[in-house]
Amino acid sequence: MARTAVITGVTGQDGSYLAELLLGKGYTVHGLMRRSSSFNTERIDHIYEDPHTPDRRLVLHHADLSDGVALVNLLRDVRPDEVYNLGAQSHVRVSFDAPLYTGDVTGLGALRLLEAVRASGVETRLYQASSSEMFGSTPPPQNETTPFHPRSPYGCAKVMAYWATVNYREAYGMHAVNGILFNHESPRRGETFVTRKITRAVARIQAGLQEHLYLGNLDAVRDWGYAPEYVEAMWRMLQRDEPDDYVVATGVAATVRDFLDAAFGTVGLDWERYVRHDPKYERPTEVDALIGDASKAERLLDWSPKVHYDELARIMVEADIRQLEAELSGRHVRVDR
Ligand code: NAP
Ligand code: G4F
Repeated sequence: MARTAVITGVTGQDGSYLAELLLGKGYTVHGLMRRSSSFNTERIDHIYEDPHTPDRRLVLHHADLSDGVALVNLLRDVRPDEVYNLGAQSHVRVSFDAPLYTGDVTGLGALRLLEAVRASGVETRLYQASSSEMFGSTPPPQNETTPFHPRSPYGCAKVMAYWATVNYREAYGMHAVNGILFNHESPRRGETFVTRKITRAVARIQAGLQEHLYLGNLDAVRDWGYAPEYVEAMWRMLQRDEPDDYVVATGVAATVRDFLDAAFGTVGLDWERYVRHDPKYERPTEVDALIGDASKAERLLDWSPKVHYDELARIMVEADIRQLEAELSGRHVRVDR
């Protein structure tokens, strides 16, 4: 029997890769997108199907994680086998400027979705996009038993959503899992996250269109993986008979400086000539070091990462150069082609 999945945040980086993965596996995918006054579907335009296409397998719905009743109605109509909650205000720095909004969408939004599963009476499996940001100031390596100490409104909201997911599993026997994913990037990464900000700048500096790149803290350590590999881990979590929580990471540590080296090095430039400091990009409380131990996912999901930060930097720089060249020649190009 063909399976049906709901993805919140289908227009985001992970939502777009997950939709592709599930369509490739024969699923019908219902993607939830929020209403916007301008188009926000660039990452999924290549898999978009016209509503008049018979038997289409990608169906888009307007819905917002702040609207619990809409979530109930949607689940009742679609009756999915699997629900992936990827929707969030996902930017850590922005969460200091919009803490209540972040708490509402990223934290309470997950709870609304859990309640919507209960209220709709639908038997479904649910994936919650939890984050390594929950570990905050707890030193690495971090795994499923590491205590949380969040350092941002975003991290606090994700901790709330994490525990709500565990609670609904324990209280109602719901098949709900947390994927605790460390940073993962791609050519579809939002332009204001540090990796994409750097790789776009490399393309523009090399083309003579930008002189400087303004950044905040260059000493932060992150464990950067490749998003298409991480959505595969999400799917594998929901295929297990027993619901559980898993860390997904590469285990390889790199500083922002290391990523700068790799990205500028791809085109033979020295980043120190171009990068300038702007305290505006620092956070009131920083997460100094995130390095994951994904041995549980490797053992139980048979999942392991192949792309590490240096190859990731090269993939992203090359994609940004191609995209810039296409823009300059007046051609439209997909974000990752
Ligand atoms: P992303 O690119 O920022 O995508 C977030 C998605 O959520 C977008 O589709 C966005 O819609 C949607 N959204 C925002 N506010 C919403 C609302 N009020 N109602 C419904 N949808 C809303 O994030 P991502 O990198 O794909 O990450 C996916 C999920 O994993 C997020 O929950 C994130 O917090 C979590 N996570 C990410 C990472 C990472 O390194 N990427 C690591 C751990 C956890 P628009 O397109 O309209 O903005
Ligand atoms: O790319 P970032 O903004 O990602 P951050 O804060 O680690 O959060 C991302 O990963 C989390 C998983 O751990 C996700 F849950 C979350 O949704 C998001 O996807 O910043 C990475 C590091 C930080 O230490 C930041 O202080 O880069 C540092 N940084 C230095 N200059 C900068 C900049 N970050 C940004 N965004 N912009 C800068 O100019």
